[in-house]
Amino acid sequence: MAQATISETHTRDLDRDCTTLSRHVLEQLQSFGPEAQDLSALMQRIGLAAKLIARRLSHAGLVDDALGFTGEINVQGEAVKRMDVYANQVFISVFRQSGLVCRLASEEMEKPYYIPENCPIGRYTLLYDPLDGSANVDVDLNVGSIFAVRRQEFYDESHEARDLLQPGDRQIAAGYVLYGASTLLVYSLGQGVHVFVLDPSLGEFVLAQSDVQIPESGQIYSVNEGNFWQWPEGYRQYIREMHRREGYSGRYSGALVADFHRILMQGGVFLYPETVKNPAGKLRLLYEAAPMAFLAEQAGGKASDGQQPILVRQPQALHDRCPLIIGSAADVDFVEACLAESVP
Ligand code: P6P
Repeated sequence: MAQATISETHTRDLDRDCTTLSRHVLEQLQSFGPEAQDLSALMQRIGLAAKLIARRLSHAGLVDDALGFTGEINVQGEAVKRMDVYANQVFISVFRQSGLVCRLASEEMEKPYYIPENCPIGRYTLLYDPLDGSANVDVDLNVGSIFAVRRQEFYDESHEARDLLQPGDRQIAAGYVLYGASTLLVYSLGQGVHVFVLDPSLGEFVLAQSDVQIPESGQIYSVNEGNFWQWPEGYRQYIREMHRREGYSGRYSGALVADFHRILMQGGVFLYPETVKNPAGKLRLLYEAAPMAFLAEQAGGKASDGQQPILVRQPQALHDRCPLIIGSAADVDFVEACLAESVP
């Protein structure tokens, strides 16, 4: 008896729905070996963290302890929002009893958090900003989570985590979650950038776009112009040129993940220069700029601190900050040219 088959369209849709994060990692690595399985399980758990955070954000306005501030100040000197604390704990909780991640280094914690049961065998360290742009939570605007995965180079008995103070080109995976109209998970293992969309009816992240490429140039510049007079002159020259050009638009949401995602899809450049208030820059190198730079370069774009590629910048401390210029290669080059031109 001939085997009954479903239509080509249904087969394609079924295959897409089955291309979950865990399967995609194995396809990317072309391996079913232990390391591939570990990375596959790790990405699946990041997906679980994203679903837990997305769920709480979706009814933040309806539950008592989701919006607003805790009253504490974090290691960054910033007021801590209740959702920051929740999101930070979610990542810790999903990696307990995983045997995967020994250490978690977060914007919200002065020192890395060690998961003792994982540490003798845990191959990886997760660096993350659990809720990027959290000031947007109370006004229901986009926020995100940013993550980077590094290999645990040795068993860090002194808990000093010196091995984390290495340039971003040591990352083995990086990505972000964008909590927006839909919940997206964008990641790379160093073999291109891939976009997953959370299908609420399945409760799974499903592959939506493979090998995303940032356009060579774009007509969007994303920067907080409120800092205009605090910048080095070269940035002001660049913005004046953008104001002069026809067809260029400023777009800025206050959340790096949302602003970068727009650049990834449509081209252009995001910049957070050093300012008088933040002379080293505001964004954090190890768990904001470096993961985003990894993605930008994987998508054919660039990421610079104004002097050098972000991925070669040497961190001096876990919570180091840096200037960030990231996006289409031609646009990053143009910003750097404006900076070079203005050097006295
Ligand atoms: P400003 C959010 O606090 C963040 O770390 C990034 O997500 C965002 O791009 C930037 O800071 C916004 O900073 O000074 O423009 O509010």
